[in-house]
Amino acid sequence: MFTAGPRYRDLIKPEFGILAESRWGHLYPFSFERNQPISQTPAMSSVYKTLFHFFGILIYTVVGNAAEKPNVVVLFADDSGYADFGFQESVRPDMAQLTPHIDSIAKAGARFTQAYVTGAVCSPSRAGLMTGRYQERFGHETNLPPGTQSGLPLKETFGVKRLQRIGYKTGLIGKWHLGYPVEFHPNRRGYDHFFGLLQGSRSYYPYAKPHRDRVLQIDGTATPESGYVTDRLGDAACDFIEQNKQGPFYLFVSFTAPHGPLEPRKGSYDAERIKHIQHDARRNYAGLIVAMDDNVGKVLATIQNNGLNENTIVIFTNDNGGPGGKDSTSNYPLRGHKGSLYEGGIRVPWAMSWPGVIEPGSVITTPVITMDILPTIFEAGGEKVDPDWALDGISLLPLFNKLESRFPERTLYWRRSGLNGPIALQEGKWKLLARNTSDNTPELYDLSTDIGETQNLASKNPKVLKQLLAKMEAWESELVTPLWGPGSLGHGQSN
Ligand SMILES: [Ca+2]
Repeated sequence: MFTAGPRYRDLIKPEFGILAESRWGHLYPFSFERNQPISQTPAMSSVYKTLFHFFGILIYTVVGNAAEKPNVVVLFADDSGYADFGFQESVRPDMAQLTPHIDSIAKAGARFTQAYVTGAVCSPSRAGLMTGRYQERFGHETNLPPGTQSGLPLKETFGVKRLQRIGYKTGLIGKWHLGYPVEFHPNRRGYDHFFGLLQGSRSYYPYAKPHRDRVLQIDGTATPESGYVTDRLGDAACDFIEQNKQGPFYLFVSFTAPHGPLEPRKGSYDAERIKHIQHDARRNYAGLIVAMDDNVGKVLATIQNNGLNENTIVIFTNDNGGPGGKDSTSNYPLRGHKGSLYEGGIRVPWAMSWPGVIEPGSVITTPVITMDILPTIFEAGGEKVDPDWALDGISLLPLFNKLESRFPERTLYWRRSGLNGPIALQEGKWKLLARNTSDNTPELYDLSTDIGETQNLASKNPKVLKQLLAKMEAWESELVTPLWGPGSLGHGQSN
């Protein structure tokens, strides 16, 4: 009948007791010493009862609420192909058997058929996810060049800062790519723990003389070069879970895989699994994927072995579309690749499990975007998203509770490289792109029948085109000039 868990017990003296919660949600004073409800203990005076009740409520408020917040693990791949995971409907046959652990997340929960990132390349995509806001609002619109003496603007607040304030321990394992100078360091932006690299990529094997932005560091201190990077990141993620298992924790595992260089793990087990792939680049890329999947398996096992499965949300997704070409990723059946605002650049695989909330084997077709992750965590933990945060993402909770009709209709937007760069929106079945072709002809596609964006319907739907172009213009009027790269001042941008 009583469901007070070990976490509560660790935090109070056993003779004192706590308010336990019945399976129907009622609260009862409960004595751990006697292992029964306080109301049944014989020698308890009415004064003691009153005092207990007061302090019990206090403890429940301070500790109980924190203990009930779900842990969250976000597993973030880098430059994966859309069709390169077994759980994807469009998976390419050569990759179908290579990702059993990642696929298990979709089996235990849901796969999303229309999930997006906010940017078509690494750094902007992370900026949107981590702030819950369109990164074009604060000029973080193109990739941060190596060594740039800037980063995600300091006036912006990371979601993890807010999670810290409501009791979460926050960890970032892996790639950062959101600023090199010390004031932009992950530990300054809301991560209690950082094990990873500041740069956007590195070799998977030890460097003789690692650059300070590429070395794996722990909270600012370089670690010795050793081992295979994806394995080191997986181990560090497991350590973080072990060390913070009292919860709640938020862990962002930012793999560098399968971003180049295409350096698969050496060893006969990996070689055996990918030997059916003829093309060298695709086979080596598949080697990066299997190493990542093994490490996702380690993380999932650590969650399970620590008894955290029931109270942990796990999300697997990817930062931008596969680059294609020499890297041989497949975004089938999407058009375009990394860097493009066609679906191939911004639509990503997304699996999410949350036992007891998301029904196993669910398929969610409502469009979602990575900015939604942080508001979802807040609401999952019983917290309110403050309107002053001006988030663009929204909570996904209605999608898991058969309340899909309450999920608002919305328009999603993308831009790259400022006022002269391509811009796109998605609303309902429509996808609109502008400034995307050499002659600046707007492109309008019906994604419900043409996911591959092959038939430009702009001239056949002038009314829709006009309405959506007006929305696009209104959104763009809220944006600022990119802070660096194409479209920024000094790169041909005049304002
Ligand atoms: Ca990337």
